[in-house]
Amino acid sequence: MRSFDQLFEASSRSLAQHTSRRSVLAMLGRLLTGAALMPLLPVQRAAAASKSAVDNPESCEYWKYCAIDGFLCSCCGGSSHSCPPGTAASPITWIGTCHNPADGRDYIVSYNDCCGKTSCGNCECNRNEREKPMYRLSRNNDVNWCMANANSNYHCSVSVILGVAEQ
Ligand code: ABN
Repeated sequence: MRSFDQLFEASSRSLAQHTSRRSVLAMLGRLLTGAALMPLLPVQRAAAASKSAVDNPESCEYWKYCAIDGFLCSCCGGSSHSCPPGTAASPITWIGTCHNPADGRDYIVSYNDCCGKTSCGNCECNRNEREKPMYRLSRNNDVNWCMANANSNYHCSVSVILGVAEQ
């Protein structure tokens, strides 16, 4: 019976006779590149997905909505900062401060309600970053700010940038 060494030598010689050095190196390169890239692919896709939500005014994750509570006007015929036709912005609002990941700055944001039509019902979004309890009414978002409008029906909410927050 042949020893293990002899068997190994024979199979190595046979492999060497049938395979060029270049093709072995190419195969190793492909294996290493594939193995290195494989784990990155799902992570890249997840990162792209979360980035688009932060940049999308129709998503509750949009950066400016960090303290909003209501239906997003961008899903109700308006935009992130303008009321839909046929509604009027509330003159009294609540104020939040949101971090914009695109430029790394904090912005003071006014959350106005749009009034004069019944509830829009689309894209409900309730985020409460830095919100204060009811006894700080101007810092609380769970209020119908249409209360001072001629038509106090609440339709949806917008977020309007007032300025950059100073450190
Ligand atoms: N500011 C949005 C809202 C409207 C009505 C009731 C609660 C909250």
